[in-house]
Amino acid sequence: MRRTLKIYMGMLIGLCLMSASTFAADIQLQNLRTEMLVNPQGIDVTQPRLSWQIQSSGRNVQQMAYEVLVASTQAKLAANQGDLWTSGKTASNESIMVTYKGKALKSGTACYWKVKVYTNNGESAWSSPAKWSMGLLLPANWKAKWIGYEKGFAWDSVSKFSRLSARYFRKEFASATKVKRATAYISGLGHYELYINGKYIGNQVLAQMPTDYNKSVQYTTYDVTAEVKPGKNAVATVLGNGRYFTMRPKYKPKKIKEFGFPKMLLQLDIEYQDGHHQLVVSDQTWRMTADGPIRTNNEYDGEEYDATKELGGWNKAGYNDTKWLKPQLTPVPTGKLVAQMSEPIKVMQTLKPKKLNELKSGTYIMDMGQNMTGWIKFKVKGKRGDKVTLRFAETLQKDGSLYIANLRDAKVTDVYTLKGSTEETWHPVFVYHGFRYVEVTGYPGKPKESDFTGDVVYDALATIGSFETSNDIINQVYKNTWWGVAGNYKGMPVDCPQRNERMPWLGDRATGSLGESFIFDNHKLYSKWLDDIEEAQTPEGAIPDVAPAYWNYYSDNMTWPGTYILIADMLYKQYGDLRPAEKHYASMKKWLSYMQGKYMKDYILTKDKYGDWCVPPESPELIHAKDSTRTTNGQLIATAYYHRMLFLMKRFAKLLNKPQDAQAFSALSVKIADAFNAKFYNAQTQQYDNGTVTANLLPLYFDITPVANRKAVFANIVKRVTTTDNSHIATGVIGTQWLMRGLTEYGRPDLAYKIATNKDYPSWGYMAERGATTIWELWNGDTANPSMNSGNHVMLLGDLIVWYYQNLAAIKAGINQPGFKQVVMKPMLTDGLSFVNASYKTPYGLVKSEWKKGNNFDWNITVPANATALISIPAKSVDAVTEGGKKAAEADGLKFVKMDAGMAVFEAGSGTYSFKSDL
Ligand code: RAM
Repeated sequence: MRRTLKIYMGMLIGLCLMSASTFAADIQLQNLRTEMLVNPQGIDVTQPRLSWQIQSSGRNVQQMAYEVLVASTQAKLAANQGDLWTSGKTASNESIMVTYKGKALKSGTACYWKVKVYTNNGESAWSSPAKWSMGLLLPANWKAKWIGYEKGFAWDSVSKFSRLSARYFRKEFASATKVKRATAYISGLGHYELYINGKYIGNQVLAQMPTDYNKSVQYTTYDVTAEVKPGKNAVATVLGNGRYFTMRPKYKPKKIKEFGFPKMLLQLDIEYQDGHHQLVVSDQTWRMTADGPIRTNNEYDGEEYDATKELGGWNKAGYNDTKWLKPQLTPVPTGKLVAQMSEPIKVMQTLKPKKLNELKSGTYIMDMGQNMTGWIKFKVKGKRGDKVTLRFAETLQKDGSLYIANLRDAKVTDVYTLKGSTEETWHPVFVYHGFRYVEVTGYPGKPKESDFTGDVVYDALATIGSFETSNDIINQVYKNTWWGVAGNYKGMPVDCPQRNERMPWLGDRATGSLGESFIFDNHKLYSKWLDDIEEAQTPEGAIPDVAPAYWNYYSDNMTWPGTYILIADMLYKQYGDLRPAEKHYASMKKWLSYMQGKYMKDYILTKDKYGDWCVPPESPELIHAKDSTRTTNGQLIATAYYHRMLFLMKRFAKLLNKPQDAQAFSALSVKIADAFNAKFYNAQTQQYDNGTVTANLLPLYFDITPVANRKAVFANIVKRVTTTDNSHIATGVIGTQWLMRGLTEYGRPDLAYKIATNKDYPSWGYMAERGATTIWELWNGDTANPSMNSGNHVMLLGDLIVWYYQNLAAIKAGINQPGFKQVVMKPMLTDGLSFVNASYKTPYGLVKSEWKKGNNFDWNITVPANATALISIPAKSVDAVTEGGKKAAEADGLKFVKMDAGMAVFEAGSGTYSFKSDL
């Protein structure tokens, strides 16, 4: 009886249709987004997708229909006139990524929108309004010219290290009264700052998203209506080098991509109330100088700022620029102009120094207490010409001085020359550093801690997960992960923020990106990165190891380029977004057939490059193990990954309605599995190849191992881990991507927990015990050769964070209802772990999972409206489970499904639940 009333999706809809459509004060709408961005300006998706969240304290709330209005003015929207789109009441339970189906949107159009929903529990009022605007969609819309200066100046030098001063541009213009709207469209390569009448526009830093500028160049749109004044105005920019004018032009021939001297494109569109437009565009009527205060800016080497060279009111109207140069019209970058569709980089947090010691006369060492990325902002008072020098490092040497051996040839030095007299404040604008410690020299007088601030700089991605357990090591590693991941987001995921590298290596994010998505809303960042990867594909189909391909690494392997497919899968699962898979499907398929054609022999993929990168080596100073019992056969890795890629492509093919492809992928994967087992499986020892954990784990986890052999293979993994490896990690970047889930899903969560909580070498806990506040590049990062030993890499995390959330916190996206439309909640219990408190902001809203284990198991769960959950509660029987003090099976919003291996499984509608069970 009960069953018929409770919630299974299909039944739910029936139930909902029966309920009266009453207005419910408890149904609120919030978090409206366009293309998953909050009120974005200048987008170039002509049919943007709209999302909203339903907030309700009730249980089992499901959307039955929506109504969207999109209007061209705020007034029209307020009057409920959707002149661009009136969806009408549309029966649908979709509340994320609902495609706009209104009038064709033209360049520059402003769009205001709101939504209302009808649920099984009453209807909402209209939401608060949200907005977006369209960018410049056609090349003909651009009247601006690319300007710059195609050579260096006397004070610049370009040797192995490039030193190029920043370039300052300005233009005055007159505006009439009655400005209705003013919009600035700008692209500034490599970095830019934009000012109008002296005011810094926006709150982004290090502006200009990094791309392969030969392939695509992004522009950003700013609403500057408030800045344009009747009468005289000035628009001004500063251009820095970024990745455009490369940091190491002469580094290893042909390895580095060089683009040229900084350049910009700017179009300011002033629309008046009477409808006419005035354009102010970059061209040769502007003026420029490179003889300003920023004398050099180089991402590896630092920024030098000479305040005695400041240009006064150069970015305001009325400045005398007669001595400035006329800019050159530069060659137009070959890359296609596209709108920036991801979050900009910002100062996201500030830190106060923990300590400031005088190491020797005039040399101070400052400890920020945290390995961070960004810069130091400081106050200083002194004489004109005094020079304050800051140098940065992740750790200190025994004598208390900076340890810089692991930075290779990055100079990481900022220099500020004082103009004198009053207090001066400065921070660099076109560089960042990865550091915990700062050496301060040349500071006039005695510096105080309060003179310095650490600005933490990364992409403005919301932190959407929180996670805490009863285990301190897990908590510390989680915190270290937050810092490592945040710091390595720089408009693309980079490998490290400190040495002369900082490259977007694909392999580092293969599975890591999934773990990261539980901590940060990285949807747009990774969507953008897939575009970077696609742009880096060769006409033959090769995908490089680094994209954008600032470094030229086309080494043809499965594990680094495979990240392309793994991330499309992550975006689908975590955000419910199939569009990246659709957009990149052809390129992904092309890469697979390229690799097959070139390297597959008898169904074995014969080419690999990195092996199981960075396994714990046999001696402390080694970077890579030489001991062949630790390393894993490259062909085994490559073939297993090829098989995994086919598995993901098969799913995409099905979802994208390409049944023939799905069949072909499936047929090929069967052949590969057979060849793999024939070549690598030893029936006598019941393991693969040389029996490393990685060699056995990949085929097992990827379902290459025949069912009959799985138990034995897993037993061998356990044996190896518990005996040879003394219950410690013995995998590198590859094996670690599947290890924690593999051990757990095959029945040894205790072993996964042991590995996750070890404090001695090798382990994540060991890093933390040795004082790490981020994650190291090497398990032996405290003893290894400094030539490849960063203190802030994220690749060794593997699937640890995935496991934290999916298995410990029990928050996992249901594969058939991705984007957490269905939350699958199955906690992993193991001795030693007594509670987990986690929350996660899914596209539908907040999921909470807080459990504690004593004699009973207590679990508080929140499921957002318009989502459901499949909840597995450890219990002897269903009757042993209560919710809110009553039998759970009878509780509102719950439907008991079955007992399954010591768990009572329920389907739940939205709402907050408080479970208790006897263990
Ligand atoms: C190193 C980087 C990176 C890794 C490559 C293979 O240079 O640190 O993290 O992906 O090697």
